[in-house]
Amino acid sequence: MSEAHARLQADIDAIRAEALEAASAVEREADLATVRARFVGKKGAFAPLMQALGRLAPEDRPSAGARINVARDAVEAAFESARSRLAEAALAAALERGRVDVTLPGRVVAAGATHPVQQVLDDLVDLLCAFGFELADGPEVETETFNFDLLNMPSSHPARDMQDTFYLEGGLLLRTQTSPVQVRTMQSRQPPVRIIAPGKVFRCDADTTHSPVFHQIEGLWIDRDVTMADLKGTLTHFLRMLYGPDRPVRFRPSFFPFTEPSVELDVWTGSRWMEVLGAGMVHPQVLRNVGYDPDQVQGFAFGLGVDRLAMIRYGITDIRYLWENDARFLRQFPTR
Ligand code: FA5
Repeated sequence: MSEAHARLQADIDAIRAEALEAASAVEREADLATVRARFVGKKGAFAPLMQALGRLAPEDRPSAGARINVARDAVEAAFESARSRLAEAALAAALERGRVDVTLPGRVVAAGATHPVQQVLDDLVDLLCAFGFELADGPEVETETFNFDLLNMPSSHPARDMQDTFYLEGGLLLRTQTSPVQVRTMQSRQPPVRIIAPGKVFRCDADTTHSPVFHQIEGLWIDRDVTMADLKGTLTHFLRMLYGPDRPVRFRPSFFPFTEPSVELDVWTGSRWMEVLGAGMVHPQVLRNVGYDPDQVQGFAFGLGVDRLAMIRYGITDIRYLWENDARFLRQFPTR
């Protein structure tokens, strides 16, 4: 064997050994292509071997060429097996990362609950519907006509100052009471009318018993011979149903421009009287304003403060707690 042939054989064996070791040492899939190119790439370690082959004596070339081919196949196979080794490892790592421990306790999803004022409102509506009242509603953004004028409070009327109003542009306002729904309902139907209208009302007002946004339920019952006795009987019965027969309740004479006579109703909280509603016999002028004849029909109306009734039910001393949205406070009133 010529010396050149022997040297080439030794080089082939050395490069083959080096490549096999490099293939088994690759640790990251991303490095695989670069390391492989160092041996079998265009400018890799096998390229000079091919040149050396060309310089061998013709009779030596077949055996040296075959040795190169065998070596290169072995190297390719080594890189192929490195590729599958790394792919398997990557899959195993991904599975490990994504492993779910089914024995861990689940996370509790916090469930919301109905707000205490809404709970009271729902109960009141249920109760009043059982009395035979139907539901009606009206807009929260109102006109002065419905909120005041047709309720017998013309613009010069001092009673407008009783309710501090949030005025909007264009003669609109946030309704200060649910009473405009009385007018809207009577305008759109003929007596007998027996409705309740729950909803939000707005006043520029804030202390322990006054909130700028609160809830009222308006009640209206118009028929041929509804009297003050019906008003007293209905509201007394209603409060007995709510608080039981022993809770002290009192009627006080009062004034509203849209009722005559007018009363207010207080409920004993255990430490003081709390005013919960205003009521009265619908003023003849209001009936005329909607096209009813006060000599033919009459009736009573009331407007009750839902937030106040919630305060009484739950013994809450400051109305502002209800609207601060403090979860620690609200959690005390789970939906029943
Ligand atoms: C009125 O709003 C009349 N519309 C009620 C009425 C209707 C009288 C029909 C006659 C006929 P008053 O302003 O008093 O009345 O409010 C009624 C109730 O709402 C009060 O008794 C009180 O319980 C509640 N209330 C009034 N202002 C507030 C406030 N700022 N925050 C919470 N509740 C309030």
